[in-house]
Amino acid sequence: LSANNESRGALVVFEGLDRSGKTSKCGRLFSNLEGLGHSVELWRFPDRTTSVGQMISAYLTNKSQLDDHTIHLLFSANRWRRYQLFVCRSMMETKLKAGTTLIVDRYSYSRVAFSTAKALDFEWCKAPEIGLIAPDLVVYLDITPEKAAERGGYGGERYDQLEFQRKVAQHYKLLKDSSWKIVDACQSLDDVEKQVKEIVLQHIIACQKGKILSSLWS
Ligand code: NYM
Repeated sequence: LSANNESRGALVVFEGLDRSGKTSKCGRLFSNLEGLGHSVELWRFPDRTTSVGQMISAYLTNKSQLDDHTIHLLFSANRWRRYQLFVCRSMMETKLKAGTTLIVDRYSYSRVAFSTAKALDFEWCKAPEIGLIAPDLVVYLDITPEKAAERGGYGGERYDQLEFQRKVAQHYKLLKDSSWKIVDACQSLDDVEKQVKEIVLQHIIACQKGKILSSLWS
């Protein structure tokens, strides 16, 4: 994707089960980085503001029924829409190259983990995501499905069920590689925040030094 090694922002992705605390940790990290003077944006998938996002939201809240393949492709389209936003120009790439670090709450891994948990084919699930930018860092907030369920407040959405989350956890295990940073989500909030901040800052520095951008699953 990037031929030269110019300074740029980092693409930092957070993954984990529902109720693993991703959204609050992303928010804290965003404030921390902004406080340190970094150019940073917080993105979240699914992006429920677009028309495709609204179809996803209706599905997740059981207001519509879609077959597993269709919803898989809608989640992927939702990422491509945000990635591309300006015709022929990658919004994500433009931001990163302008030096902005993107903190992304869920990315392609969520979709593959959730769809393969429904027994869809692994390679088929990965295919629509090919060509999106590969993250510089994936932070996995690690919590057992049982502990996550104890946190309460499952949002009442389609996937908020212990049995299904157990399957998702198994499928995340198959997706993880050695580059993922696994953070124990059951530590105190302050400890999680501190650990995440340290890991992310290391990656921001590497990207400022000109780490090359690559494509997902290339
Ligand atoms: N989800 C999220 C997927 O199944 N595939 C995806 O690609 C993404 C981004 O949406 N249960 C699922 C995981 C969640 C649900 O996400 C809503 P959140 O982070 O709770 O808004």
